[in-house]
Amino acid sequence: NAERGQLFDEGNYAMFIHWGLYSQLGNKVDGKTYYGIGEWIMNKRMADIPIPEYKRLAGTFHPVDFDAKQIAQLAKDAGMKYIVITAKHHDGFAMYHSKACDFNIVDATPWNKDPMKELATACREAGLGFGFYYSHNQDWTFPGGGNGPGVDEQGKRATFDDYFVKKCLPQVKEITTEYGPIEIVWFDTPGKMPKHYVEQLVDVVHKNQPHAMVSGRAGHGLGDYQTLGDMEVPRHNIEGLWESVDTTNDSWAYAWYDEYWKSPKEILKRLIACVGRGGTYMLNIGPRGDGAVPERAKETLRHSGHWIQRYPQV
Ligand code: FUL
Repeated sequence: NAERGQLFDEGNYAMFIHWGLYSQLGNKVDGKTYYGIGEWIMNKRMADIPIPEYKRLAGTFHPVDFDAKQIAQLAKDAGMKYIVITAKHHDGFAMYHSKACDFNIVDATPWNKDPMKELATACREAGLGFGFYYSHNQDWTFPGGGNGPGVDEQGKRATFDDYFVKKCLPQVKEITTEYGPIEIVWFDTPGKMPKHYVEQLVDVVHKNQPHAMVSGRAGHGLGDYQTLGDMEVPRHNIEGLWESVDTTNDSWAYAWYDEYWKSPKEILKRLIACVGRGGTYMLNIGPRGDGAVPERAKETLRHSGHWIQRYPQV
């Protein structure tokens, strides 16, 4: 589908955003810091937070400094062409208003707003594309989800099919119908998810969003393009449509200690290494729990953006 691939011809530089309940912790739990990618904080490899305790974080999630227009402007200033943000990461918390599951930012937090509506609108107004990250296989809090609880609240066994039918499929329908035209659905970590599930999800995206691309990490070779490994910038040419995903510092989600910012020059080198080989470079920022984007991330994006704006056809 030529139309579907157009995005990667027109804009090979994009903003990736990891933002969720985990951003509130910033890698610190009960005074102890855990080092690693922030969005994995509840996992047993990190702080191993029990599900009820993790869910309680929603009660204090109140991102008053979230400013969709400012984020869209930042992407514009950086020379980026579209934004892809976490609708739901492995923790299972929906950062948009979901009817399928009330563990979401509107129904479970005191903030009570849908930031994705605001960001979708801000992107459209700024002439930017918009898309969602969605963790389709892993769901650590919903019964039956990948690497999640194998039983429901009553202790009854739950299967992956339960999770898929009750949550995953309905949510993918929601994100592909309620936010206007979107450019990408970025599925991630398919694991051993059986093919027929992935097929259903890809069909839903293609049907509801005729222009949208599905990431290679959907699994079973069913994506519309290849996604390289995390933070992998290629040293050789790659055939077909492909994308590299990278971070401005080390973690995807906000981590309080992570000051390992790439310089604007480093970012430009990595961007050019991708774009020069015909690929797309999607660079991540991790807003804090209050919604604000760390100053240094903004500075680096703007500085590298100055160079790009001087050579707008790069
Ligand atoms: C990974 C995920 O497990 C990380 O948390 C992050 O979202 C990255 C982009 O993909 O595989």
